[in-house]
Order: sequence, then structure tokens, then C-alpha cells
Amino acid sequence: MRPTALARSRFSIEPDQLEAGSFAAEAVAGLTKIPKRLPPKFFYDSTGSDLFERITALPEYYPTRCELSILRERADEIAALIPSGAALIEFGSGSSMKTRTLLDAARDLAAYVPVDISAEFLDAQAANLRQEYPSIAMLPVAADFGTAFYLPEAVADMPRAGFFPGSTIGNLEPPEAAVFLRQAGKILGTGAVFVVGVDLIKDEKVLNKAYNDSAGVTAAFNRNLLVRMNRELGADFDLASFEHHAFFNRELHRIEMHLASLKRQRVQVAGAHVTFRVGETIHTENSYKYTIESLQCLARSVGWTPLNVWTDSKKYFSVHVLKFTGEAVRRPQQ
Ligand code: AVJ
Repeated sequence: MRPTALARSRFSIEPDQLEAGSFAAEAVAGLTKIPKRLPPKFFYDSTGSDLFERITALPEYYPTRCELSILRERADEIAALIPSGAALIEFGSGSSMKTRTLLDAARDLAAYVPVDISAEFLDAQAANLRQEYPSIAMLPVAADFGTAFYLPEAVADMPRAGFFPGSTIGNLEPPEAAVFLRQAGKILGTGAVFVVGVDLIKDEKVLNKAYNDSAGVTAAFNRNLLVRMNRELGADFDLASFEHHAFFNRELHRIEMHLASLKRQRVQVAGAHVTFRVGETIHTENSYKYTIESLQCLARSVGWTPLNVWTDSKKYFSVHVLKFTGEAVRRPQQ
């Protein structure tokens, strides 16, 4: 028999797509683990970012509204803890509405440094803010805020204030959250303050509803991962046979989001075969919830001293101001 050339499927994955950290590589790695998982950072393609924007406006999704109400109500008190002439560094610049509360209240800020992985998004955002706040130097940094990055030279001699809203810290396992806070302290430096938004443990019904909205937007946000894998990785997920599951895990005080297979099936993803049992899930997100004390305890363990904390009237959400009293690492001298 004549050897036949292996047919290249239309969706064969080129070696460069399997680069470490790429969507293809991380999807295959996560789907071949037990239990199956996918990192939540892949939610945010343009469809996913739009769906997330819609989530923030849902009646059931309280975090965004609660955090904004705290920031608006307490802007002056928060601003009073930010030294004059400071640089405000935002980790993962998302909603400029939240940022504006601080830019408006802390009127003598010298610089604003949004740090985000998407350079396009950053430039568009910086251009808008430049017009509105001509006296604040807008110095975007394109970087993954979870990794070590250098601040722009221009802020080297300014006092620093960090901003990490949205309870994004909840996506991290608590030990990873501690590593993140320590790293942020090293970047911001000794004496820096950090404004951190953190979702609180509360009535389970409220938590469960926030991730199971009646309009199905959160379900669409979750399932968009399958849509993305089909489109970008040549996967063949049958969308109708996966269901959105989200629930509060009381022991681990976190919301878990999963995509559950409604049948026994085999799926192809980036050249790999993945089998599902009936009911087997892909774990797509954790959203840890804290108490005020548990967050402060975590922060203290890595060199941050709590200065103040505020909640909304229902005590659903918290905004902390921490001060770094640990050790800083300086930019190496050229
Ligand atoms: C952006 C990670 C804070 O955990 O509440 C919203 C993401 N997932 N609904 C959250 C999310 C489902 C959100 N964070």
C-alpha cells in the first residue's frame, strides 16, 4: 500500500499557535486535566467583553453598582489617603467610570498609569482621558498586571497609589492573591497606598442569582468560551449539549462557574480529542468572596497595612485602602 500523506485539516493548528500561554496551548492543557478547566482570562475577547459589560448592568449582578456607589460616596475620604502629586496606577484598567471617581476626587494627581494587556484598549482610553484631565500625565503600560512590570521612568519620584477595582482579586486562589498583593507592593513601593475592591461573603441566594441571571447573559458569557474555541481553535463543541452551571461553594467561599456536558461525547480541540462523561464539567471560573477581616489578614501577611475600608449599605461589597509597609524593589540602574 502506498503511504498517503496525512491530510491537513482546514483547522490544523500551526506550531506557533501552540506557543506557551497561547489560547490553543492553554485550552488543550486545561481540557486534558482532571477535572477539566479553562482559565477565565479567555472570556474576554470582543464578544466576551461586551457580554461582561452587559453583566455589570444586570439587576442581579450587584458588584459593579455597589462598588461604584462606595467610590462615589467615599471619594473624598479615599482621595484624602492619596498623597498629593501621586501617580495612580490601575491594575487591569477596565471601567473608566470607576477610575473617574478617583481622578475627579484626587485633583492634584500628577500621573495616571493604566496597566492592561490590550494596548489598543489602553491607547483609546488614554486618549479620552487626556482631553478630560489635561493636568494629569496619562502613561499607559501594556503588560499583564499579574506579572512583574516596570513603572514608567516619569513616575519614579512620585508617591504612588494603586487601584484594583472590580473584585478581580477574587479570580485568584487566595495564595495567588497574596502573591499578587506582594508583587504589587514591590512595584508600587514602600509607603504606597492601594485601593482594592473586594466582593463580600453574603446570603447565598444573592450570590447564586448574581451568576444565574434570568436574562441568561452570564450563561452566554460562559458559553462564549465554547464559541471561541470553535471559531479560533477549530473545535467542534456542540453548543446545545453544554449547560451553564454556577453555584456558591460554601466551604471554599467562592462562586464556581462550569460548563456541564449534557451527554457522553467526544470533542476535538486544536487537534486533541477530549471526552466527556454525562454531567462532566469544564471549570471555567472561580470568584472568591471575602470577609473584611479575611481580606485584611491576607493583605497583612504580605506587607500591607489596612488604613480604612468602606462597604455599601447592604454590606455586599467592600473598598479597602491599604498601605505598603513591606519592602520595595528598585528598578536596576542602567
Ligand atoms: C470580573 C472576575 C470580578 O467574578 O464577578 C461576572 C466576572 N463572571 N459574572 C466576577 C464574572 C461571571 C467577575 N470578575
